Amino acid sequence: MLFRDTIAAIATPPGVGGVGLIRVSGSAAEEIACRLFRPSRPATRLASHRLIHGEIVAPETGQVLDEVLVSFLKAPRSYTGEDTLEINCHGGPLLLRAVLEEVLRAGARPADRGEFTKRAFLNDRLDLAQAEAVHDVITAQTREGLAAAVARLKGRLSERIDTLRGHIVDLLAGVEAAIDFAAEEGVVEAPAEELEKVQPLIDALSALAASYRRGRIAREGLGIVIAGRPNVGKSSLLNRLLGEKRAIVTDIPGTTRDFIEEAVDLDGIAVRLTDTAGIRPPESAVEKAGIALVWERLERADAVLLLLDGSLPATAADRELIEKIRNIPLIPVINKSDLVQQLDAAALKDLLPSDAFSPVRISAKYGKGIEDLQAAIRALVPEIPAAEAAELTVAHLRHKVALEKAVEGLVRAREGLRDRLPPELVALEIREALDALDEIAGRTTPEAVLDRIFAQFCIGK
Ligand SMILES: Nc1nc2c(ncn2[C@@H]2O[C@H](COP(=O)(O)OP(=O)(O)O)[C@@H](O)[C@H]2O)c(=O)[nH]1
Ligand SMILES: [Mg+2]
Repeated sequence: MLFRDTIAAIATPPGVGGVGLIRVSGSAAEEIACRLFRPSRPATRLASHRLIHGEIVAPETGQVLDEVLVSFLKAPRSYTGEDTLEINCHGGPLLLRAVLEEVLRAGARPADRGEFTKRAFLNDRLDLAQAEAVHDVITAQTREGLAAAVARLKGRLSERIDTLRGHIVDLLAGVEAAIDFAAEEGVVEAPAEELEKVQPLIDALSALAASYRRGRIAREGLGIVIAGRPNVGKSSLLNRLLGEKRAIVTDIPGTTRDFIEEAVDLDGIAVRLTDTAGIRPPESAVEKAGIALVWERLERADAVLLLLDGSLPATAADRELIEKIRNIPLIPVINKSDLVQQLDAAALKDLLPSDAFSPVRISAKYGKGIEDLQAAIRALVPEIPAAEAAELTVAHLRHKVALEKAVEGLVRAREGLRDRLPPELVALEIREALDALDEIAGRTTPEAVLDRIFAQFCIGK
């Protein structure tokens, strides 16, 4: 599919830099180059896949805008699969805008977010999972997340899914052969050997879907909220984990009004820590708004550090908070271990959900027990089963949902084969599994979903 219009954008980030790149893609790219670019050696042709030195000249005024290096990539050997012009300018925002304006005047239109990558996808240069990986590579937060994203970009996940897809197609062919056979011979059931092929497929797809939690955490980090009533030491703990005085610590309850979010790297895991306002009956509108934010943050958290003051008995506010966060993975943290302890640990155990971690005792103020707490946080991250699995994780909810849908289809197909249902019905279920799987590569993905995916990209990518 080739688009008629030509798009252009500044591909480097805003601000001052050593170089700035303007990217142009579409059928007018070559003509735009001929109009604006003056090579330093006049006889030079705009040869494809060469770096050529020269100047960008505004055609109307003859003014030289910049000394540049351009490359022209003839379709289809380019990122988008279209004729592509790349202009390497000096990295000044004003200059880049001036050059971009000339490019637009010469026949391009401004690119939308992610439109270069979208064209690459629509022109079959990469599949949708790879296109998403482009964004993951750019926004990776940890080395593990980056390695997994690069592997996805290189097609590791797509290959795996393609292999599984091939097996499902075989299965479907076997069942469909039975349909033809049934029509001729009057037999109404699918062959038994197909049944044996289903379970390994269900297992493989389920394992891939199960890698989502790990993959997502590698991609966007572990979201952890520090919650507790006022003055238990939440802000002190945030500062301690960050190793800097980020949040204000005072002995006045209700000091933290807004929430504070900061990222720390815990052995290669990006942890997004959120310090929140203390939970208690609010004494002002500001405090009330702050507490409302806590509930919002808690809903999106991977886990909560429930902070308790070891030097005082548990209160109604502690109990209320525990009650409200029962469904979130919870690490109870008993702070102020340097003081005389009055918190009844046995009574606390009864209050906590049965699957809560055992309490970690710390002193945020004096830095005691912090390693134990860090170990407890690390334990939240699911293990990678095999060495190569890190490269084969699913990191997008969309992929996980599609895999689960495919599994459901195959489970129904398995039941159908087992119950000796007519092969037509079994084939229908297998086809549904196939369709679900095809959403990952983008074969059957609706336009609205594509738009949503590419809208997350930056302009120029
Ligand atoms: N003795 C002792 N005091 C602490 C400890 N952690 C925090 N505090 C004190 O408790 C008060 C409240 O701390 P802060 O971090 O602001 O609590 P927050 O309201 O939960 O954010 C401050 O006076 C801190 O110095 C601790 O481990 N031991
Ligand atoms: Mg605070």
